[in-house]
Amino acid sequence: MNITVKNKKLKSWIKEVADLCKPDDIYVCNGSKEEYNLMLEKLLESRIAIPLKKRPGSFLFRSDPSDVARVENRTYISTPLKEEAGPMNNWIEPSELKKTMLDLYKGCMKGRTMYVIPFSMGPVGSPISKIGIEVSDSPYVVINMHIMTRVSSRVLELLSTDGEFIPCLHSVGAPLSKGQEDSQWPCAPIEQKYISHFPEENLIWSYGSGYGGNALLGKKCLALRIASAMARREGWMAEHMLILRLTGPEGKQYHIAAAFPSACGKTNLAMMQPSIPGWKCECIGDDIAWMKTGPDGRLYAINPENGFFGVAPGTSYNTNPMAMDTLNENVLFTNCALTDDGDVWWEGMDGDEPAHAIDWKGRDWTPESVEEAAHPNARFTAPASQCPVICKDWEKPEGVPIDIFIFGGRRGSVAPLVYEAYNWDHGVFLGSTAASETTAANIGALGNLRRDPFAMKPFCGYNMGDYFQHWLDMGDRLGDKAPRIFYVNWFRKSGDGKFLWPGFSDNSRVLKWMCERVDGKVGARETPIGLLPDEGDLDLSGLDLSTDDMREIMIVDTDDWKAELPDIESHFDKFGDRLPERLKKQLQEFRKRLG
Ligand code: OXD
Ligand code: MN
Repeated sequence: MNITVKNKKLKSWIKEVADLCKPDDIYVCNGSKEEYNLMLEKLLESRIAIPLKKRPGSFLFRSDPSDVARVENRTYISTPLKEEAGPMNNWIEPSELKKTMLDLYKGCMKGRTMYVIPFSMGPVGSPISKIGIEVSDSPYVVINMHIMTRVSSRVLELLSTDGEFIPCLHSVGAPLSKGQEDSQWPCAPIEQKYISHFPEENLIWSYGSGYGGNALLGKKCLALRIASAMARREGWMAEHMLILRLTGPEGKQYHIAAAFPSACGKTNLAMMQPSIPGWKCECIGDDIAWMKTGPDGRLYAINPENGFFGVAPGTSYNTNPMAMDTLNENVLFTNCALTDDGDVWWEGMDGDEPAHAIDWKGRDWTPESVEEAAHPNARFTAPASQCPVICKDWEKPEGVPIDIFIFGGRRGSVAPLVYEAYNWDHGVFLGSTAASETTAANIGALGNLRRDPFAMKPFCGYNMGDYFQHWLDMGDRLGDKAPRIFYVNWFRKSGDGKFLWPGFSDNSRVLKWMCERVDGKVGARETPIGLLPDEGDLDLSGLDLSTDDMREIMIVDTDDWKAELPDIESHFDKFGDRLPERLKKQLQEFRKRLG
């Protein structure tokens, strides 16, 4: 081991893991640039990292074709009682799960180095930050954690001899025998993959995958699943939300937090540049918000992350110019295509398709190829500080006061562009029944409609029925200081399958309406699903959109919504007596409004 660790709990945990996993050596990370470069050198030597001539300090990685996204069906919330995990999580009893995983962990790091990664979610030393220690046998994980979290020797100093941390154990699950050559992307077969959480112990065990949320344990595992369980116990909120600051023409600031499922445009909205004159948008975070009530009784949000792990395909100067400008240097790309002149490429990028490229599986690709050049869940890992519109207050330890919550999803039909909740309980009803078509961010079928409450279905570390109650409790606590709640759907399609709403920078028009609602400047019309903009109140100036299309985007078809009721009922039924009475009442009222 390269340094002496002072924290007693950490010291004994490192020993315990090393005795179990049998790595060849142990390296404790300090988060320095030298360390990052050293890891990259190793990855370059073994030809795992591909340098990109066109982007300084940037590298391409190709994963195993079986390890390309989060594995929700192998993700567990392991509480002593199944009811504590609830109907939306996979559950195995802790001692049984630990026994299975201990068998897998036995000797799993042979032939590899065990990295000990001390990291902070949130600024190092801030009272709202949480410290995690990830132990991993993947140098790719180390460099990604350097970007996505704050890895630093200061974290170990802060821990001192007795400080608390969240242990996050990770192995790719591919030990090497003597002389055995490593594979390009070591990982275990799907039936051996386990992404496990023990919320009562604040403990994370991940085995068998090297990809994204399965392996970078600060993100989904700590900052959402474990943090959501802690937040409920401690009276705060850990949410799958972007955070942005919108500034109006008079200089008034509005802070918005929005929950959309994975790969539904959170990064695009977080960095959006308004198409309407006089409005400015700055990014605070693109995926996770931790929120606490402040001394003035309002809700304050921080982004616990340090970087963006964004979906590359579809990102372009047209859809997200600020993301494109974030990606010029010091970026790690995974599963993108490689062009002949040493750049990355993906479907949906600006300009012409390359005449030839190497696809994400390392094969020759031309526009005639049947398969995509980049995997649909190809990603970029980029420092948040490189974003040209990162808000100057993005690391403020006290966070920013939230004015507006947005829920939403990807739906080709039924849900209109925007509506507002009648009140907090109705807003919680909208969040709890949110539905979206599934995307490539999870291994599984694409395009199926599923209920994804608060975009937290894959990320809630306890019974979702109790989570709904926690939202209601937070509303009670916030009272008239609670943010206003809206629901959006950017993805409604016309009969011939075309998106009706231009989206991206034009989404600012919808956000402007929300701000005007908050300020009491515009009215709204009552419909069974909520409050919709009055005709003329949505700023459509300069937008080339036909009146017919606009009408279609805003249609609330009572029959369509009546047809949703059985699905909402069976969704709610899953929670049994954990479903809050106040949501049952919301459903009754909704049914009544539909007539
Ligand atoms: C993500 C996800 O990577 O939600 O953020 O899958
Ligand atoms: Mn996400």
